[in-house]
Amino acid sequence: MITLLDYGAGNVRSVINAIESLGETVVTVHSAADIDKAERLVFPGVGNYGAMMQILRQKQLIEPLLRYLHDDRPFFGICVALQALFNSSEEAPGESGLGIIPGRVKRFTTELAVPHIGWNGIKVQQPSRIFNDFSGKEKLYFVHSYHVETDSNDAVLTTTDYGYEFVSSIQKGNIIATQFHPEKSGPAGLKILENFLDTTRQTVIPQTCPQTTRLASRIIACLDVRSNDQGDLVVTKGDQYDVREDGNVRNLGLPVQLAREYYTQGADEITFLNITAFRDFPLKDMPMLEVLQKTSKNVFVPLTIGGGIRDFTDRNGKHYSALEVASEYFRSGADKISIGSDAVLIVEEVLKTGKATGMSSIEQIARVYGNQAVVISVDPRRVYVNAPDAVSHTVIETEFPGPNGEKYCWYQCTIKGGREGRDLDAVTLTRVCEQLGAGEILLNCIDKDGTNSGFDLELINAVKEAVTIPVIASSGAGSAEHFLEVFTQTKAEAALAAGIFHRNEVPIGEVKQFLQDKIEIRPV
Ligand code: 1PR
Repeated sequence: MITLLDYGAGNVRSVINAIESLGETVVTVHSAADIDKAERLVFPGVGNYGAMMQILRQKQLIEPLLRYLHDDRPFFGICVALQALFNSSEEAPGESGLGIIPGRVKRFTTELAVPHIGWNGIKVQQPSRIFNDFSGKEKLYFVHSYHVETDSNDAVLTTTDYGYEFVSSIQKGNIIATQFHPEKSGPAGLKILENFLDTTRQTVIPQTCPQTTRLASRIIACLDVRSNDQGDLVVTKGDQYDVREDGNVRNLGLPVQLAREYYTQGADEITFLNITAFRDFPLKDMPMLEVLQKTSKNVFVPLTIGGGIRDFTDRNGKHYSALEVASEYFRSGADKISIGSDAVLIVEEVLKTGKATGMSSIEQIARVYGNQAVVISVDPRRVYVNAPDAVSHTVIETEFPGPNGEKYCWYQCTIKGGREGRDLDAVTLTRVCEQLGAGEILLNCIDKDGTNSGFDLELINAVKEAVTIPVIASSGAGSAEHFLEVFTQTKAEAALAAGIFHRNEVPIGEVKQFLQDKIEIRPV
């Protein structure tokens, strides 16, 4: 029996699913007594450090937790739960931590994109039972803007490089905690959890550890999901966002099944986009929640869900906030939500009034679940102009002139799945979204979508220059070479594709094999 400390702040379903996939039973903590009688306690920390400490205090869980830790009973902390073991955090200066390990939590100070999102390696500093059957070359999934800094190296279990070397896990007696997410780290992460749960395993040190670790460029499989004309939820795919062929919605497979296939083929993340959610209310769309619940049972990489995340008032006048919609998705197994149309409307309002309200979906969700949980999905379309000052938008000089020889273009934001163009450019949109608290940009391109002609490198470079958060390049992948191109000619942290994977033209494994010796990736 494994006891799980769920304080209600995010996606703990994945942790439960990962532990259950190892044949264990999970019970969750409801009161102090549950911690007192725990045999092995797993504490997945999600979201904001200050919010976590406050909830633990309100629920009167700090004392029993300290008792458990001081008694040196088996404990596994994940992400913010690692940070909780230290004295304090820059994320919430007024809040004190549990103080089990001397030190503090600091925000990353690096020129690299923050949050640190993706698959990175570890350098093992001491033996541990969690490294049984571990080669040392594995990559694990990180997602955080803050990291711990300790005054004594005794407890340091691993370090990782991201701009500089930081502590990526600790071990003190029976207390183990990792900054990375084992429940999201595929087979390598499951192995770590399995080793922790079996307290009889020997302590070992992996054979080969890297001298320096490097963040891998991520390959993401995207599943555009909608109901077809028969009412079945299917994975579809458009050409420049048009998903109909001979009048029917293209059906390329079943969402849960395809997600599982892409996971086993080596996808680093899976993204679901509920592409018609702008006209329906997604909480009524139970099948989509079910897709997440089922997928998260056996897909142990990060899951993003987008579509319809916005405030909504139903026919009876009942109001649902975007935060409530997102919370339902997180509870169903999502790690990140993506906001499309609503982000455009929010930014238009901020630009009009000159101020942020603090109440937008981006701000509210980022406050509760952390910036890293909020992705902005951008659906831009090229608009050609004759001169850089022809419009009051961010205009770029393009190598691919327009139909009338225009040498300049800007990228117009659209809403409702490309159906409505707005007077806002993608560069401005992403810049303002970052200021509002978004943690990542999913950068589609309507002109390139489904064309197999390669990513729009000019668009990606323009956006990448404007923001410091990670950018996922999307739309147009037609070959493994296109992935190499996007990772070498832009600074995109990840590349997403749909059509070539669905049509099995180039499977994910083949893309990764091609990239293997050329750039840093997570090997299959
Ligand atoms: O506006 O918050 O409700 O979110 C709706 C979401 O649905 C947005 O993220 C939007 O991008 C997406 N969406 C809406 N309509 C469509 C459509 O295709 N008709 N799909 C759509 C967008 C684009 C990519 C695609 C890549 C890669 N799909 O996600 O998967 O372009 O394709 P490729 O590799 O085949 O070229 P909201």
